[in-house]
Amino acid sequence: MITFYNDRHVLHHGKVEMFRGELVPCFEIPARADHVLRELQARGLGAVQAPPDFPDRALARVHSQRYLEFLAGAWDEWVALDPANAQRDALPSYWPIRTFRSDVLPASFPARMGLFSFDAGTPLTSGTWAAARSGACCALGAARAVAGGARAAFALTRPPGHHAGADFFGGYCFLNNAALAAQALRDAGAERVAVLDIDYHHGNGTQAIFYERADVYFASLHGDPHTEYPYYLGYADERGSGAGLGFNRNLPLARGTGFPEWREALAQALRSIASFGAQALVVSLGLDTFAGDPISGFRLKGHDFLRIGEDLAAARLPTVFVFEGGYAVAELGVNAVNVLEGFQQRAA
Ligand code: OKP
Ligand code: ZN
Repeated sequence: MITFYNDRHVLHHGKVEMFRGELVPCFEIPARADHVLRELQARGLGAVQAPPDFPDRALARVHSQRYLEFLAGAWDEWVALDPANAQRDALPSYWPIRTFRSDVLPASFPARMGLFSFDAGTPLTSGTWAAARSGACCALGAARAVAGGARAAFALTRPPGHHAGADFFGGYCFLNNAALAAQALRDAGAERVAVLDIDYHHGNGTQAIFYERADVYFASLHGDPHTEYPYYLGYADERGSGAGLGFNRNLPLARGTGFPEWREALAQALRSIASFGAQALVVSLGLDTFAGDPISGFRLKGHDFLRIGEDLAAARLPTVFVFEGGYAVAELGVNAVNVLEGFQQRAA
């Protein structure tokens, strides 16, 4: 299977994230993608290619214009506040929660930083925009390959994307790579596209982007938001709204869930995707369901990821894999490539 990878991901290199009252070292680090790339090459899983460049209007299919403009200029605005900021990550401190307005864009940069975000755990750095943009091009390139007839393609990207909404960042995510891939498949002619999110954390951004639409089905397996990030979305009663009612499916699972139970939930998600009549599949591939993950609570083992790949191949859909979370960095390459290899063996 072809992989789209762009080494500009290293330009996004947050130092710290806010966690329980202190700034702690980032979990989402450049070494994550390096481990996956090295394992792909060691196991000869197919060609690795730089993505084609896509115009900003491809990003605007999913994201709002004012958000894209904010992201593109954010680092320069941050440094303009204080030259010493060039050495610091930008983090938000204020948010327009209920009763505040978000239609007015304040002139203040910190105020806009909060308007376009939902947590203080997602540092914006000098190269965040360049990295996120090239990552989105990987997802769009993978979608184009699959739309052109490839059985599957892998977008090896970071920062991840599934928490990013049409006009907000958070959860280490800036541009929603999976949503961009799903929209690109729609634009290339697939009438019904499914996004299956198997990251440990609920893909709140992807869900929100497609919540009122009947042409993109969103299914997600994740830690129960009663106790797990992102807390405020991902419950089982969220089924879509308006024209999208019935086209969203959340399968929250308790912290501590092991592979047999997780795999049964996967089968349920795949059954709904089949009844929906999907013509193409986008997998938000998070590997933070691994037992050794430092910030997550499921108990999957390395070899379980081979079975996941096999189960996904059995859906018999043209498939775009988009890399999301996974923070047990040393095991990340093996776990990610296990999914792809399981898929490839079963698909062949
Ligand atoms: C992004 B993805 C850890 C607290 C959790 C947010 C987690 C974002 C996960 N210090 N912070 O879905 O893997
Ligand atoms: Zn995650």
